[in-house]
Amino acid sequence: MHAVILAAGEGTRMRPLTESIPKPMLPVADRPLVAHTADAAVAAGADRLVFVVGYEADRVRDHFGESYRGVPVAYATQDQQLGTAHAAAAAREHLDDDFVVLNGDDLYDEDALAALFERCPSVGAYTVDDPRPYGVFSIDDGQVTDIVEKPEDPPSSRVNVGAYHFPAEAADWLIEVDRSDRGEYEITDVLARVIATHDVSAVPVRRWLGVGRPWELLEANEWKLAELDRHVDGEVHERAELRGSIVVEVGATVDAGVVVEGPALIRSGADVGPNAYVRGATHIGKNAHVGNGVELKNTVVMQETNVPHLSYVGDSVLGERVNLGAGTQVANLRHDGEPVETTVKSERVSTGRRKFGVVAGPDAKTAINTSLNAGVVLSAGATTTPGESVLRDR
Ligand code: TTP
Repeated sequence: MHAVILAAGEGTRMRPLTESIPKPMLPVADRPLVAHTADAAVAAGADRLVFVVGYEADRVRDHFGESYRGVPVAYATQDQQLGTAHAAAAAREHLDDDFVVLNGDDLYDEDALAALFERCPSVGAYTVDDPRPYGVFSIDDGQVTDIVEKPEDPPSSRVNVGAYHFPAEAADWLIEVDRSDRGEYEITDVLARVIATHDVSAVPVRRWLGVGRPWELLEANEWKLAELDRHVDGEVHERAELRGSIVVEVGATVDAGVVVEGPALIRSGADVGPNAYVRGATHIGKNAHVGNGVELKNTVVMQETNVPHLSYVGDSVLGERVNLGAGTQVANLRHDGEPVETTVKSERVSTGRRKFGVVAGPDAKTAINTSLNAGVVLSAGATTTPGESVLRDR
C-alpha cells in the first residue's frame, strides 16, 4: 500500500515559527511532526511513502532521504498550494493501486491508521463535542453516507481528520475536482465522489490532533513526550535529579543542582544547568542552553536557543536561535482566569488554554529583565530593550 503524505503546506497559522522551518518539520518530541505520521504509516504496513513537498521542500527531503525505516520514499512537488486534492494529485505518477492519503501535520493513534490501511475504501472519523468547524460525516451502520463542510446543524459528532484510503480509480478523480468556494481543489470533493460510488467504512480514530497553531505544537509535544521511554545516555551530574519519564540524549549535559520532572526530552548537544528546574512537558532542542536559575515548564525550546540566566518560561514555544536575556520572565496566566489569546494570521484568537505563554520567532532576542505578557508573539529577529514590559506583539 502506498501512503501519500501531504507536506507541502506553508503553515501560515504557525508563523513566525515556520519562517525558518516548514510546519511538517517542526519538532515534536524526538522527531519532526511529519515523521510521526510517516512512522504510523510504516507501522500500518505502507510499502512506499510519497511525500508531497513544496514550501522548504529540501528540509523534508534531507530528513527522509530515499528510504525511511526500510520503506522506499518518493517525493512529488506541489509548486503552488492550490489545495489538498491538488497536492495529492502531484503524487499520481507514483500510484498504481488503492492508496492512502494522510495530512502531514496531524497526529493519529496508530491503531486507527492500521485499521484504515486494512479497509478500502475507508476514512478516519474522530468524535468531537462541537463538530461545526469541521467536515462532518453522516454515518449509517459504520458506513459513511455523506460529508458536509462546517455545518450549522451537524448530522453527527464524527468528523474528518484527513486520513483516507481511496480505491485506485480515485487517483484520476484527484484532477477532476472543481475549485471550491474558497478557491481550492479539495480532497473532500474526491471523498464525496468515493462515498457516492462505494461503500466507505468509517474507521474510528481514538486520538487525533491537528497541528496548525502554536499551542497545538505544545499539545503535540505533550502527547508524544509522554510516550517516550525513559533513557539517559547523556552526561548527568551526580547532584542532578531526574524524576519520571525523561530522555537525555547522547551528547547532552545536565549539570549540578538541576531538577528535571518528566516528561522531558533533552536533545543531543543541549546543556542544562547548573541549578535549573525543568518541568514537564518540556522539549529542549539540539544544542540549546538552559542556564543557572532558569525554570522551564511545558515549553518547547527549539535548537540552538539560549535561556541562560534567571528566567521563568512556561507554556511557550521558543523558535530556533532565540536568546532570552538574563531575567526575562514570561507570564502564562490571566488574572481573570480566562483563556489566553494570541495572534494567528494577524488576528487575536483564543488558545482555549488557561495557561499559555509566548511564541518567539527564530532569532528573536530579549534584553535583560524583559517581561513578556501571556499570548505575546515575537516575530523573527525581534528585539526588546532592557527592563521592557512587552504587552503586545513585537
Ligand atoms: P492546511 O493545514 O490547511 O494548510 P497549511 O499546512 O499550509 O497550514 P496553514 O493553513 O496554516 O497555512 O493543510 C492540511 C494539510 O495539507 C497539511 O498537511 C498541508 C497539506 N497541504 C498541501 O500539501 N498542499 C496544499 O495546497 C494545502 C492547502 C495543504
